[in-house]
Amino acid sequence: MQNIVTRTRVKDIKRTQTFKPAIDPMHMIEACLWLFFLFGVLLKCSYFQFSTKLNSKPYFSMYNKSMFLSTFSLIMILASILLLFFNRKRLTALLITDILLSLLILADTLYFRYYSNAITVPVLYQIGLVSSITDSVKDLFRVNDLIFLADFPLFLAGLHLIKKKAAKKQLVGIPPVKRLISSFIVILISLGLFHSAYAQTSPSTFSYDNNYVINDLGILYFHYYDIKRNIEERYFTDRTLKEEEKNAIDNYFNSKTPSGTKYRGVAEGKNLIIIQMEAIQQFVINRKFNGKEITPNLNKFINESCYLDNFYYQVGAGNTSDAEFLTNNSLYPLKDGAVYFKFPTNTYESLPKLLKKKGYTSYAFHAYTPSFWNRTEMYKAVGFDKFINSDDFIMDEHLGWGLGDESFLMQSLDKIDTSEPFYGFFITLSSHHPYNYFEDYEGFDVGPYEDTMTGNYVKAANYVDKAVGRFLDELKARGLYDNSIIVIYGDHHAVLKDQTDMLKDLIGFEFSEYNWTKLQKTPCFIRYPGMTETGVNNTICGEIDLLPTIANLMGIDAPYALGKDIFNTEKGYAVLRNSSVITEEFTYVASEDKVYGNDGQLLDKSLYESEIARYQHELEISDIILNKNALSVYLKD
Ligand code: GP9
Ligand code: MN
Repeated sequence: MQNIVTRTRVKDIKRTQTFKPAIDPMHMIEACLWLFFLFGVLLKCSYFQFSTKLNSKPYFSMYNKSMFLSTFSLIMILASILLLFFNRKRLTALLITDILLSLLILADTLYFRYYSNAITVPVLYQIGLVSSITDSVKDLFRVNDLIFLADFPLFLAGLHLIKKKAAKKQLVGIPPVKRLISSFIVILISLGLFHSAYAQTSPSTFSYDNNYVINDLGILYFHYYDIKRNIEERYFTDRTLKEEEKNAIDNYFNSKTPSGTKYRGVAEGKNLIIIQMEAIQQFVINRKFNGKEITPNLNKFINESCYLDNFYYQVGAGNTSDAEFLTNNSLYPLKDGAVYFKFPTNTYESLPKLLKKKGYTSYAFHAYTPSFWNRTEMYKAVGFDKFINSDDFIMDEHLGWGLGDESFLMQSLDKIDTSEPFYGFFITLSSHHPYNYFEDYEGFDVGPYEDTMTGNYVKAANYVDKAVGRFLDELKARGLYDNSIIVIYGDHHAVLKDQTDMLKDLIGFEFSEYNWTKLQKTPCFIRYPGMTETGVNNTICGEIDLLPTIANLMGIDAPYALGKDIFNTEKGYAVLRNSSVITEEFTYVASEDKVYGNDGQLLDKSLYESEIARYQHELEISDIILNKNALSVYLKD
């Protein structure tokens, strides 16, 4: 008995001598490092979000909930992956990941300050340009950006301590099963959190602007989204131009009827001014509402220009951006998605590029966020020398989405160096759907239509007309009117298919697929100095025809334009992006797969099939050119 007691005491004494604290300090330090990583990256992502003013809402508002939740869950997933794949080296992996992520978000922050866009995969293709902008990078750096280094001293101190403690033995390894189970559980919980964040967003808006993605789900998710999108595009889509495709392009251009020589070079050396009006449809021209002309200035302009009253818009899902694309490149937009997002690094033979060869400086003007429709990136490929956007205007007239068109057009004019030949492309915005910004507009009395969509649209169109009228007067005052080609047209529809009721009172419109197809017109005016054949021109044409028509007037060749020269065309036609075809003899309505005569009577489709296919072939050629970046082969210098 005595013996047993003694033995127990000896054991107790031994136990006291080798006492270990409840938590191993090594584990504590390691836990701290994981927390530094988690909250450090979260802090840096939030810094990007708020310091770039991308997100102007209060930090802890509900608005930012999805962004915080998504970023937090993605960092947790990343940490779990590190734990799963790196055992004894897990802290080194953690440090390297932290450094790489910090560099990425710092680069995003600097890039965003300049371009109002985060870095995307296509931007990395142009990384070679960085050396020439080192001064700009230095200029973009702010003292607060040192936050990107803030966690490193603590991190390194922690690693140093662990190294010291573990001098004799290595950092304890964690059994694989334990790692697998814990990573799996954390990933599962994080995915759940991410899912709840995602459910609070509207992913359908993501295709308009990369910044919508960042705003809703954070910069980390954006990089995942962007990389995934690019991998799908690059590796799961065949982008090599096959021989038969090249032959098809060759045949198309070789068999294209050579353009006539009417008006060739009549406006050589003149400036080029193009106004693309937001959602102005053809039916407002020469129309009275409540006893008053809706567009008095544009109506007057008919006598000073060629007014095309059968000009169709040909946009696809890229809407405004597709209209810009059609005008500046004479290629069709894509069947799915916006070409501005999908192919901002393709080679194009655009108006800015053709004019650059003649010594012109080209300006794109649009008083909205430059990242919208990926304009900043796409304008590089299209070759605009300057993109004047919302950052460059004084907000002295607030209307709808931002600056009112009247002020926008006036301010834009001041930004052009008119001492040298220029091309100015002006994209208006005020008349954007749903037009309710015009409820208080007093410039046009719509009588009983006050506070209705019809009334608001009429007011919007009247406002744009006033803005354009003032702009034309200003061109005259500055001596630019008779020294420039002036092109004015609407980008796309104003009325959605399910809102055609509003057209009943406005234009007596009765819905049918045929009537709807024929309604998809916007007004288009082309004027060059000394023009004699002014007035209405009924040629059926579309946005794709603007480039070759303008090029002919300016005496420039545009061999890769898919459109036709409107003034040198015997037979007009327009192919819409949905495959509908409008000609002088018939209209093919793609949604119904039916052919109608000009009186709206159904015709025997079999008689027109080959002709329709011939017109639609332009869409196929355009798709090949875009999807296979075919102009990079043709335009190799
Ligand atoms: C925004 C403007 C609107 O920049 O171009 O685009 P939309 O919604 O008409 O395509
Ligand atoms: Mn638009």
